[in-house]
Amino acid sequence: MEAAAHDASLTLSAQDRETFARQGYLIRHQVVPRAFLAALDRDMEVGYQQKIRDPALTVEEVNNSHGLGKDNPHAIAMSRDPRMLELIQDLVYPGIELFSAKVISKGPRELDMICHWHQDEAYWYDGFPRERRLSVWMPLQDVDAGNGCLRVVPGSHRDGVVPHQPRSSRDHGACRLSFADGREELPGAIELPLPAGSLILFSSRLQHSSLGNRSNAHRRAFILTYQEVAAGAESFEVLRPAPQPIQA
Ligand SMILES: O=C(O)CCC(=O)C(=O)O
Repeated sequence: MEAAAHDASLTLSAQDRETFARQGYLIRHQVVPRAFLAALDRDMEVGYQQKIRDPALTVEEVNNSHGLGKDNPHAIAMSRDPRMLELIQDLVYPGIELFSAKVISKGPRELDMICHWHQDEAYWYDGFPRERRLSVWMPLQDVDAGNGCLRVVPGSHRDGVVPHQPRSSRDHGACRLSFADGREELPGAIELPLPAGSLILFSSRLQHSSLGNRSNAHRRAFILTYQEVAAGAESFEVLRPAPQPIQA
């Protein structure tokens, strides 16, 4: 990744780690290379143009792309980039596995592509238990309230995983699970507008959501999820082995 003058090292400082522990997320500005964002966006656009012609696909399937850590050369390179591992290594240990690499997308004027409030752990914890799982969220375009930036409840990662229920993507937007009580407004929620090239590191227990896209262009976000290596649990792509894996 190219270094920006004001944010050259991606290693977290003690203050960064304290901020992450308190808020459940952290923002790093201008650390993701423009060339990477443009290349991945081009690949996603090619895939979108093919998928949009298939009437069998849901809007979620047309927009979103999973498994990019195996399929897409740009995503593969970024998921293993030494600076990316430097960024997360003080939060994800012992060892580092790549759990998933995906793009979540909202097409032009797709006001219904809402990702309702949820915690990622609600999807994963039962099948794939981990304690130090987090995601790196990188918008491929500038994002704000108009095109579906991330919304978070700072500190909500400390409250445990609240009950969720499955939703149909045909009538419930971009994410398949959301809070069982259906709440749409959460006290303390804030929006995180972000320029392309910046990223948000967030705990998989952080309550988060995003609204639809009111702009005339795609809003795409590349999301890498990392976790520690745990003995006795299903293993994913090990990027850095653990000398002594913890028990899942
Ligand atoms: O990119 C987005 O709008 C939200 C993605 C998200 O919430 C998730 O992948 O868990």
